[in-house]
Amino acid sequence: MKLYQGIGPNSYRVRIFMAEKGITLPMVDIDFFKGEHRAPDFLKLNSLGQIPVLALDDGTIITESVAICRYLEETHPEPPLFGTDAVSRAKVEMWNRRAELVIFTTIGNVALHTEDFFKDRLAQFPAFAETERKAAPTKWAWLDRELADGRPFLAGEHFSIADITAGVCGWLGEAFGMEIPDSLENVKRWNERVRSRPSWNA
Ligand SMILES: N[C@@H](CCC(=O)N[C@@H](CS)C(=O)NCC(=O)O)C(=O)O
Repeated sequence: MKLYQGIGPNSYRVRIFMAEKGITLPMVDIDFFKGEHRAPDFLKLNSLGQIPVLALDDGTIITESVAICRYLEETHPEPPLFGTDAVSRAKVEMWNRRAELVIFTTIGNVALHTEDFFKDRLAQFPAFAETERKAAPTKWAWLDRELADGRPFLAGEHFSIADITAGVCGWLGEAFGMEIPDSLENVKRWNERVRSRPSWNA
């Protein structure tokens, strides 16, 4: 089994997930700056030209960070990061989706619509990027109100993939000048909790 990965929040999500579970895998570094994600051999693995990609020993290819994490959850169940029963699994799914759709998308749009790197991938609208940049603090403010009930992690009492997804959004936001506002104490506390885990350095 091999993980094709490199720079970026999605590879980072999978590496944090693996570190939480103590999984080590052979890794193949894909260098965007050398265009390795567009090389014909890589496009055979992922026709979208994106990382991460998990290649199983039998030739099965799994793309999409969350799908890769789900596979690793099945093969390495401890500690559980996708919930343990009907309610907790639904909550983790709910919060992972919310983190992706509400926060990741907003911050990601700033990168997609401003970085030269993406100019061949989509039509860029810098004005849209600016509206998303202004929206980012409002998305964190929404999360802050949600966390005001004092729960330690997004889906409740236990750390989960939802915290990994939202955690990398904080990291990505910083890289693009969109820090979590200091006034959002609940989110700040949660963010510190996530970053103080050994897996954060993965
Ligand atoms: N939905 C995919 C997104 C993968 C993705 O966008 N990966 C980025 C790096 S974080 C990438 O490979 N970008 C290169 C490109 O889009 O050209 C996932 O969750 O894995």
